[in-house]
Amino acid sequence: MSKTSMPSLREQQHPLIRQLANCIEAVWRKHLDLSIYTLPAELGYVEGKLEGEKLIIENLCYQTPEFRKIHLELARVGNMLDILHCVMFPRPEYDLPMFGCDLVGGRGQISAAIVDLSPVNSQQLPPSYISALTALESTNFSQPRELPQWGDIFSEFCTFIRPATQQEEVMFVNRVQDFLDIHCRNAIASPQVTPEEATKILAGQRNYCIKQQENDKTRRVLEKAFGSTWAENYMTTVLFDLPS
Ligand code: BLA
Repeated sequence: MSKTSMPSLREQQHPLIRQLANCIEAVWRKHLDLSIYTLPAELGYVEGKLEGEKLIIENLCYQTPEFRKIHLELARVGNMLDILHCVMFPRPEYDLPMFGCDLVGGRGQISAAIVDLSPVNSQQLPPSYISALTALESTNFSQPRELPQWGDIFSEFCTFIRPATQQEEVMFVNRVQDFLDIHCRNAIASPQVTPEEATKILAGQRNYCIKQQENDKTRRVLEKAFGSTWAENYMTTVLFDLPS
């Protein structure tokens, strides 16, 4: 995390990205015991060029007793593309799903807003998650989006939309906050599993990361700005690194 100037980029981004970034950090601080997670050298803050536009990436990364890595990334390409990416990687000793969230927009409009708590243990969320998520007020977004093929990792609670109005933007932020609240409360109350169970969970986390690495839309943006070797390295060591 060299050159930590998170707020400066955040202030230039789409208001929904700014609100969501602030919301995610606030929920983390409220529930979790955060300590710094050091990203691979030179990858905390990066700048490149994409089609002549400057691409800036800023990362904020922590670990906690329950999470190996919780990562919030903000990225901006000139005035064309605004991105928020967030993943929480539980330690495999806990039977916890993956929290993932991505917001992608440009020129004042968010085109993709996705949030999920994705199962990694026998493709099933723990019962406490199912009951808490089912109990949430149901949402009705006017422009739902279809998941790509690799998206079979997501749960039935996955919300993938294009927010059509400000009201829908607020609804999306509230949903992310609800997912995070549920996740943090469950995580801090979660018992450790047996080593056999942890091995199974680890395999599930690996599958999640491998599928996410198949997202060509993310890869293409990074390749165009930094080249394919850098993009591959970034996707496999920063965005979706496989726990060893
Ligand atoms: C889509 N992700 C996208 C798109 C772009 C990026 C340009 C296409 C937007 C659109 O279709 O409207 C780019 N996303 C990035 C980049 C980064 C990023 C460059 O995070 C990082 C620097 N992606 C995630 C996570 C999830 C996710 C955690 O990083 C979900 C939990 C999902 N992004 C996701 C999905 C799509 C997407 C499902 C749509 C892919 C498709 O339609 O093929």
